[in-house]
Amino acid sequence: MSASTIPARPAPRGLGYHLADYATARASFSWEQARRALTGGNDTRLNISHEAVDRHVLRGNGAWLAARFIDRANRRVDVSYAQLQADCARFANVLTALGIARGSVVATLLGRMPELYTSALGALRAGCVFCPLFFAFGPQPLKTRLILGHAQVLVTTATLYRRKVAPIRAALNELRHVLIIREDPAEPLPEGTVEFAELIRSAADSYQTAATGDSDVALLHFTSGTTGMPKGVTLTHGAVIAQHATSELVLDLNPQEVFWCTADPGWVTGIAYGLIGPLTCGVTLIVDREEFDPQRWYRILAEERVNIWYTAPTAIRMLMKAGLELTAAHEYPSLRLMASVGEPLNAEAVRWGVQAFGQPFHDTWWQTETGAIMIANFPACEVVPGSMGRAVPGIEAVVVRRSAAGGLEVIDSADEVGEIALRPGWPSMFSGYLDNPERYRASFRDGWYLAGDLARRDRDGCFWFIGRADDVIKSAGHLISPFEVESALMQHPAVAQAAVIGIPDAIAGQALKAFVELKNGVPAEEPLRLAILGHARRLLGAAVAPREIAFSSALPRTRSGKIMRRLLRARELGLPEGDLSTLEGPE
Ligand code: 6R9
Repeated sequence: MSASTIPARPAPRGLGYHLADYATARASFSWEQARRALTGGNDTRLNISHEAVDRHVLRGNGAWLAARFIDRANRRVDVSYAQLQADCARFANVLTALGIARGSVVATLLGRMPELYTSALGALRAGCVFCPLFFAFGPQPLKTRLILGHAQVLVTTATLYRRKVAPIRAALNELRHVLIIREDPAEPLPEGTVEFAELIRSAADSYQTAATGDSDVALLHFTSGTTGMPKGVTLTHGAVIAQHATSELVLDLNPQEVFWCTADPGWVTGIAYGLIGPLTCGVTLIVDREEFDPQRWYRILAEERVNIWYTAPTAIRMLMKAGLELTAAHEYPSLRLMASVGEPLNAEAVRWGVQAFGQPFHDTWWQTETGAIMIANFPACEVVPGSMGRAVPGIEAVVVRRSAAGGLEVIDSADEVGEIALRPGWPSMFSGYLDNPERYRASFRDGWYLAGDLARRDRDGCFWFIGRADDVIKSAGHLISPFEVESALMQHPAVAQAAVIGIPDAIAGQALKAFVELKNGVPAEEPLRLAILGHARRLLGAAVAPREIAFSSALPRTRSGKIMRRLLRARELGLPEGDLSTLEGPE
């Protein structure tokens, strides 16, 4: 143990850690056993909604609190597992009554409100594919995703509908039903929609769960690539096995513990660990309906007696910036584990955890495609600040280099940088990119799934994140495709060409900067720059729009005309321009 490591904390009295010793857990783990531990048998059927909710009700624990929603005025709405079961059964009945068949895509565009959670679990119960859409997306990303996803049903609020969906509705040919949650009952229902509450009211509160199996598609999450449109990642009902196992092994969840995952359910973390995995463990989810605010967060951690907290580096950095006086306004005797995901967690942030809460943040690594945590710092193990930790039991993770012959070679020597590769076969591995089998096949090589992240692995098997192997940008934890932003910019009549890169940002990790080439003869003036910025914000929404736009008279291009984002980035940041052939990045 080197001086800079942080020792593990003792396990909670009487409970012990789910993973008490890393080597032992790894040696004895099997996915068959993990499946049995969850489902209790060899039944060929498997349904996420059943495993998340019914297993507790069937064991007589329906009165346990499944979720607590906290609103702006700090009012709490509590939902028991029995109530959740009835609510999602109602929504499943609504879908069936609307004639929505198994396998159809049901999307939500909602803030963190109870209806989002019941829609997700109800859709899964009916055997539909659930697709969450982030509420801060603008009309353009929503249109792309609803069309690519073949969504048949959309649940949203009247406000979000008016602002973001009504303008694109005519283009959504496959969308059959829009269910509206009305904030103001005095306002008329938008044309071409039905009221969610009314349908729910008249629906029965029991439902025969669809007879889905491990390989049936359950979830559709959109993720971003360097080129082309967003990719629809499909995860199966079998994913719940890995989401459950990691909720125990990494997050160490136990029944009736209070768990707060701060990720929005518009993204994969907010579904896998803001909903499914933790509910299978019987915890109480804390759902804050408001946006980030340091004082509010500290109050929630203390007053709700949060036991386990799963958050993200951007939020941690914002708390660090707000100062330790705010942390010290409360005590946190219940808080026993803090974990992080989504972006590089710097060593200072890990150590700040010790200063502020007497314990480190435990970094975890995974992706939409992996469906569950793959690499982690485990609560029973010492933390090496700055490292993402080791492979989860049941997961074979390595770092590879491409050999001269074009194949993959596993890197054995410690500390050489390569790409993270995972051996396929874990139950939450994505089952496809929607309508894009070639792209799916291209993610695998020589028997490995290639994650697209660069890392090195030290002598103890700990992974250290280096960066992305492609041009995708992580900003405030959101994975953003430069292509999608460039496409929106190019819809502005004055713009001929655009290139988007990530520039370092002290809080968000990276911020988006766009370089814009104007059409011939259009003068590069400040009002136009602001107009293009406004155009991008309107189309893309606050979460995806570039923060900065600069005019450029000649964007660097390859001979074939492709814009060299990496060269642009190197120039912007004053980095060595290096070998231009590698700066082009993958096709
Ligand atoms: C869960 C999620 C995946 C990408 C991934 C990587 C980055 C995730 C990280 C991390 C450094 C960590 N990432 N965890 N980078 N350290 N602990 O975030 O999924 O939105 O698909 O993003 O996020 O680049 O490849 P997703």
